[in-house]
Amino acid sequence: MIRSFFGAAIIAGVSAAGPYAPDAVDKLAQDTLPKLKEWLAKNPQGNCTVETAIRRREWSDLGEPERKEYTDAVLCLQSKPALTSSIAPGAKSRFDDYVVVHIQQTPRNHGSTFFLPWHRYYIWHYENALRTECGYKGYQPYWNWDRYAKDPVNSPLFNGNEFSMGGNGAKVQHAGVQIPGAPRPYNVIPPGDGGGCVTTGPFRNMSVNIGPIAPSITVTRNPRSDGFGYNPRCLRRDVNKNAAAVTTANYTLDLITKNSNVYWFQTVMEGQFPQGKWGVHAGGHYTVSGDPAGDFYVSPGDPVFWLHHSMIDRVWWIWQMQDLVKRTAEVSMTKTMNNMPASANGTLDDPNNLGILAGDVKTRDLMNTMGGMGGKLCYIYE
Ligand SMILES: *[C@@H]1O[C@H](CO)[C@@H](O)[C@H](O)[C@H]1NC(C)=O
Ligand SMILES: *[C@@H]1O[C@H](CO)[C@@H](O)[C@H](O)[C@H]1NC(C)=O
Ligand SMILES: *[C@@H]1O[C@H](CO)[C@@H](O)[C@H](O)[C@H]1NC(C)=O
Ligand SMILES: *[C@@H]1O[C@H](CO)[C@@H](O)[C@H](O)[C@H]1NC(C)=O
Ligand SMILES: [Cu+2]
Repeated sequence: MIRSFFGAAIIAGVSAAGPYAPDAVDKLAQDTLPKLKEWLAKNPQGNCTVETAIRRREWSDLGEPERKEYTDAVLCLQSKPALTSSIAPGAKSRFDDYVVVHIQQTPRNHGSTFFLPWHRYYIWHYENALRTECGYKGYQPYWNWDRYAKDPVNSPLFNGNEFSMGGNGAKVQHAGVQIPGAPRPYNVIPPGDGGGCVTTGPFRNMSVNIGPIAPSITVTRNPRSDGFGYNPRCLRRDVNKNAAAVTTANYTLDLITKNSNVYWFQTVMEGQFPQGKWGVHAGGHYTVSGDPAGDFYVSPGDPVFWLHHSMIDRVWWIWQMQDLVKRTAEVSMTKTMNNMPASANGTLDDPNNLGILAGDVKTRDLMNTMGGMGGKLCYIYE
C-alpha cells in the first residue's frame, strides 16, 4: 500500500497508472500544509479542519472504479434536462447549463479580479451537482499537468480506455493553435496527431451542443451569433504535447514561488502572450485543444475542463498557503477582461454568480477553501 503525501491511504489505482513520484509542486504543497494548520489554529473555521476537509484527488490516484464513477456521473449530468434552455435553446442537459453560464460570463471572469474566485465557485457548484443530482460519492478530481506532460496521449487521462477521460481525436490536417499577439515562434502551437472526433473512452458518444464562439479548429458555425443555438457535433480533440511542455512542474513551481503578489501570480498563470509565454492556464487548455476545449468561451463543454481548472484552483490554493493572512485577502485587476472596457478595481465585496444556476457570493467568501461560503467550502487537494 502506498500513502499519498497527505497521509491518506491510496489502495487502488496506483498500479494501473504509475505510481507517480511526488513532483516539486506536490512536495511544496506537502511542506506547507503545516502553515494551513497553524492558520486554522488562529482562525478556527467551525467544523472545517484539515482532518474533516474534503479531499480532491489527482486523476490517476483514483482507482479505476472511482474514475468510472466520476465519468458515469458526468454522463448522468449530460442526460438530465437543461435548466437554461430559455436562454440557450441549444442547451440540452444540466452539463450544458454550465457551458451556458461560462459563455455568458467569459469577458467578466478572465483577465479580471474574478478569474480565480469565480472559477472556484463554479467548480464547487459542478462538483455538488454531480453529487446531489447524479449520486456521485466522490469529489472533483484534478489533473496534475506534470504527470502527463511528456506523453499526454498515452496517459491515464487521455489513453482512451474506459477508465480515462476519453482519447485523442482522429488525425486530421490542421495548422495548430494561433496565439494572438505572440511573437514567432510562439504565435503558433504546432499541431498534435489529432484534431478530429474522439472515438474512444467514456465520452465517445457525447454531443457538443452549443457554440462554437472562438474555435481553435474548423467547426460548423452556430445558427445564432451568440453561440446559444443547437449545433450538435462530435467532441473533437488534438491532445498536444507541444502545449503540455509549458505545464511541467518547473513552470508551476516558478509560478508559485516567484510571484509574491496576486497580480503577477495571475498574470503569469494566464499567460503573457506578447512575451511569448503561454502560461500553465493556456498550456493546459491547449493540451486538449479541438472543440470545444480550444474555445475560450465554450471550453467547459469538454469534460476535461473541470480537471484542468481544478488544478488551476489547486495551484492558487498552494500559492495562498505560502502566506495565508495576506493571500486570502488579496485581489487585484479590474472587473473587466484586461480592463477592456475600462472598469473599477475589483474588491473583496464584489459579487460572483452562476447566472440562473446560483446567486451572488462575495469574492471575500471564495478566498478560503477552509470554511469559505459560510462553511460550504471545506476542501484540500491531496
Ligand atoms: C460543517 O457544518 C456545516 C453546517 O452544519 C455542514 O454543512 C458541513 O457539511 C460540515 N462540514 C464538515 C466538514 O463536517
Ligand atoms: C455509444 O453508443 C453505442 C451505440 O449506440 C453504444 O453501444 C455504446 O454503449 C455507447 N458507449 C458509451 C460509452 O456511451
Ligand atoms: C522547465 O524545464 C524545461 C525542460 O528542462 C525547460 O526547457 C524549461 O525552460 C524550464 N522552464 C522553466 C520556467 O524553468
Ligand atoms: C487600482 O489598482 C491599481 C493597481 O493596484 C492602483 O494603481 C490604482 O490606484 C487603483 N485605482 C483606484 C481607483 O483605486
Ligand atoms: Cu480556463
